[in-house]
Amino acid sequence: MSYKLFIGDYSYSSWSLRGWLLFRRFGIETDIHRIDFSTDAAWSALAPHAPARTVPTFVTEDGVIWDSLAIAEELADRHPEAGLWPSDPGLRAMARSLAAEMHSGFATLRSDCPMNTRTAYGEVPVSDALRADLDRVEMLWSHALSRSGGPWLAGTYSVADAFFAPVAARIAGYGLPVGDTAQAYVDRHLDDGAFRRFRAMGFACGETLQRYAKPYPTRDWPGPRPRDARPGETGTPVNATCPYSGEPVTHLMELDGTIYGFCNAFCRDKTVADPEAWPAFVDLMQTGGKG
Ligand SMILES: N[C@@H](CCC(=O)N[C@@H](CS)C(=O)NCC(=O)O)C(=O)O
Repeated sequence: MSYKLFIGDYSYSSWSLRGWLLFRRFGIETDIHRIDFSTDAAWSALAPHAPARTVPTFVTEDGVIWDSLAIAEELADRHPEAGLWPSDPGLRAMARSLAAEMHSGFATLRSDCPMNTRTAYGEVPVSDALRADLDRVEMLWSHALSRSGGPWLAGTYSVADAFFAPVAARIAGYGLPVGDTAQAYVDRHLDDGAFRRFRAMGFACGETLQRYAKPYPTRDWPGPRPRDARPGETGTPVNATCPYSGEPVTHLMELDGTIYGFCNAFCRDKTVADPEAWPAFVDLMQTGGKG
């Protein structure tokens, strides 16, 4: 099997986050191709896969799937063991409805509060139209969580949660007011390892884009506070090979006075951004390089 998934910016592309979660949160392997829509290279990367012109775009040996909901269904057909949809028919029907409504709805929330996992804002005005979107989101989440018993919308993590992850990121990042049940569900996303890894990669690969800046006061990101790591220039790492690739160490990071090594700047920088989000690095910290 040789899959390719084209995605956009890790910090700002909400549809890319959904598409990426459909693979990574369900353990489905794919090559990831990140494309930058501010350059012509984006269009040349996607050109061989026409009519695709947006991200996520999923390329298989059989053809191209260029819409996130279609990608979810294609993956569910190809990988029934991965559990993208709940096995219980009632919960599955609900999860499908939730994902579909998210895919086609919430226009005000999406346009007024574009996903931005680099910068969190406060004192964001909530118009009547935005409040109406939030009320509908809260009603759907309460209904689903009470029906399934949680902790995710349909019990275990499903496509519905992958689709609402960027909605949770918006509520968190713009400090939008929601009730306790919705806030707990938002916090569950912020704490989720896959979500944290995607966010961390935004700091390792990409930059702050002024076109997404909003005129509101900024504040700290409301998710778990990453441990305080920094790139290192000198020192002897506790490990000789990269925790991710097994390749020889070329780039260093310091955390709590200990030096760790990685095989390239991206592996190092995604770890600097959120060390505890990466299971292979957590193993390395626990074994101190002697595992
Ligand atoms: N309906 C599509 C929407 C995908 C989409 O609009 N992606 C945006 C990035 S978040 C994009 O590729 N924009 C580039 C463009 O439209 O030129 C899906 O569900 O995948």
